[in-house]
Amino acid sequence: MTQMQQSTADWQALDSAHFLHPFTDHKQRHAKGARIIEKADGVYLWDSDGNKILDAMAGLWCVNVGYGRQELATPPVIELSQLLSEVTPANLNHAFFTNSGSEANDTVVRMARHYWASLGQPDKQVIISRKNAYHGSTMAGASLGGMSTMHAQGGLPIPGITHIGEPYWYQDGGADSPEGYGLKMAQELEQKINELGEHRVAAFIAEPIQGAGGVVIPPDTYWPEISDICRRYQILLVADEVICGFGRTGKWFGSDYYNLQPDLMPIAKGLSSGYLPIAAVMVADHVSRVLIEEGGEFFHGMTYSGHPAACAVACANVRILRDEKIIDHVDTVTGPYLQEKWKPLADHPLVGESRGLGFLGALELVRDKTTRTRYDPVGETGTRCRDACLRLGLVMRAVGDTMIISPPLIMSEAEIDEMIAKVVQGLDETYSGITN
Ligand code: PXG
Repeated sequence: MTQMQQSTADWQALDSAHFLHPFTDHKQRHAKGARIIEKADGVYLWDSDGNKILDAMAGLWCVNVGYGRQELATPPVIELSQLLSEVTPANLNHAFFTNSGSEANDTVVRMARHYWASLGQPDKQVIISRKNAYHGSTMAGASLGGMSTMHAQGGLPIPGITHIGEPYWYQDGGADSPEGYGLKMAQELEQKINELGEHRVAAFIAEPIQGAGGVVIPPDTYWPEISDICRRYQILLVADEVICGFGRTGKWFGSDYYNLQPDLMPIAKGLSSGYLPIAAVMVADHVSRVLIEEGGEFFHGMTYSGHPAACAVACANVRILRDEKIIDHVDTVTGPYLQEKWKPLADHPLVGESRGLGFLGALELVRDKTTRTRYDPVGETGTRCRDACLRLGLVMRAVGDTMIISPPLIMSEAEIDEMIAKVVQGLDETYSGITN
């Protein structure tokens, strides 16, 4: 689809169908149709109906050198909104753009609360999140996150955000089976809702797989139970796909992998493969309907929401993922290959558990495999392993004593072999450093 083939009415229809503008009363906007700016030069704008407009606002107070210093003639934000509605789960068809995952999660907090208020339930304010979650570094993002070190700086969490346990079976599951522990952790959500009162709870937010927390893959029983609880208690399910999105699990989204139907879905990172900063909140139809029909103006937005250059890069990136079938290849060929090579790392004397999924992996470094006891002080062995790997020419992260990987999705089988060989060498070096 190129811009030239689209009429103003076509663009306006796509715009209404997929793009949630900042600071906008959507109902009003849909009735009038968005103004499509086609080109700009100096102090003038031209819309797609050929009107020449003098811009006495410099965009949103920002185009200080005037227009025409670079190509601004495409409206990629609408194209990207439409593309995202195609690749994300079926009922997510509107996008609200931000510049970072943190801002996307700040948007989630305001949007979820605004949604319930628009439905006449202003007391539904509380967002339930999880310990050890990572949702960003802004005030709301870090509050949603469950990192106590982050909460300790800056007076967090902000009011109306609370945390339940995480489904980290290896670390916390003790004698429970993974299945039993997964259920138990999911049921903490139900307990928390009952404790607070359903009428006060707006949403539950979670990463399908916790990334920064140490690639915490929930037991299979966890997500079905969580989904069921969210539905039964009428609270919004927010799947933070900032890490899991765009192929990390071998499916387009972690929500596809776990068969979730999120109501809100923050995305970032893999949306542009990091080439330019861009993020978004994908919004489910029943939520966007309320925002559009009943919400009035949503007083929320950033100067660079849907920035054309970032949107153009994101469009190109999503098309690369789709057209080169990169995610399918991870799903059917390289993901299974990586996991086949990754799982046996559990046989290494230093490794208590090796877990992984798609192009994600984690190794738990322990002193005693049967009791899952870590070396003292916790974190030192992980750091040593990370440093050893870097000396060998391999970037592998340490989260405490958990080693994690999340390679580019284009990694070949030969490159996976190279990576695994280096991981083994790194583990060997770390282990001999300890025992000597
Ligand atoms: N949600 C998730 C799940 C993330 O992983 C964010 C939101 C925030 O996105 P921005 O674009 O604001 O960074 C993230 C970001 C780490 C680390 O040490 C991880 C992130 C950011 C910084 C450090 O693993 N993830």
